Amino acid sequence: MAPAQDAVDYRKLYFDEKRKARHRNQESIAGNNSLPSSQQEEPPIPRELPEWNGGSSALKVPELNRLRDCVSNQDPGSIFYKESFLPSHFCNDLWQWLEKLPVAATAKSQKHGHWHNLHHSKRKVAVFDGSFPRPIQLIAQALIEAGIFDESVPPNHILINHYTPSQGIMPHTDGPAYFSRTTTLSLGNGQVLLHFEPRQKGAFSQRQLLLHGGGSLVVFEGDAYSHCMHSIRETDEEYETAESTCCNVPAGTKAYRQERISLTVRHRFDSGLMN
Ligand SMILES: O=C(O)CCC(=O)C(=O)O
Repeated sequence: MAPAQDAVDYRKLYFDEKRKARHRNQESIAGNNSLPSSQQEEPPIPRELPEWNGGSSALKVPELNRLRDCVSNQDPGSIFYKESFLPSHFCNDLWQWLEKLPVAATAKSQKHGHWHNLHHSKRKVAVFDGSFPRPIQLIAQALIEAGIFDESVPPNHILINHYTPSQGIMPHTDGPAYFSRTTTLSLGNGQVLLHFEPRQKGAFSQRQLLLHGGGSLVVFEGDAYSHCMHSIRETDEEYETAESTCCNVPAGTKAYRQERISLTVRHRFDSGLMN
């Protein structure tokens, strides 16, 4: 597996951001720009999004305790995990809503809030960037309430991956286009092993984390964000087996693969910070 392939999305995002930032700067220098850039750049919420029937009241989620929920505090540090984070009724409603998202007309177009198939890996992805429909707002707010994101760097970018049981994601880092903290919520009835490996061989140990379905939460930042790649293996086997490097379940635990949807929540820098 060539790590560069899946990383293409992130490189593309990074260069898109640079291009947008450059464009905004040029516009404001030319004096054509009477609105703040945040208002100009946010794509509208697509009208064709499915109706949300899951209620509007705030989500009740447990707080992240950075001591108790830490599963790797060194080598690499800063990986946190909570098996039951989202309420199960919300997970069911969310799964149904996500399945009804519209499909982008062409495989190449990355339309806000639309599913499209990634060319090389075939898995489906959808992005909400900046403007959030109700269920995504509820998640963003819950992550702030849980102490995972601060209001000064709120969640503003959600990447949704829809995997068949055999699909995975190649080793990659999330890169400098984002604030250095990644949060992923897992939906579905199966489990997968998330692998961490150092970008520079030998700099850190390899780690695994078993991600349960049903609304689990993983957060990684610090070394795990900046100096490690993360990945999920492709496999046609019914299950994977946790190794001794697994930091949240005993070695030998089986992770049964099933269809899975994950929501990766981050804060994307929206201006010339990457220059
Ligand atoms: O699906 C996952 O758990 C991982 C997703 C991920 O690494 C990404 O979207 O960058």
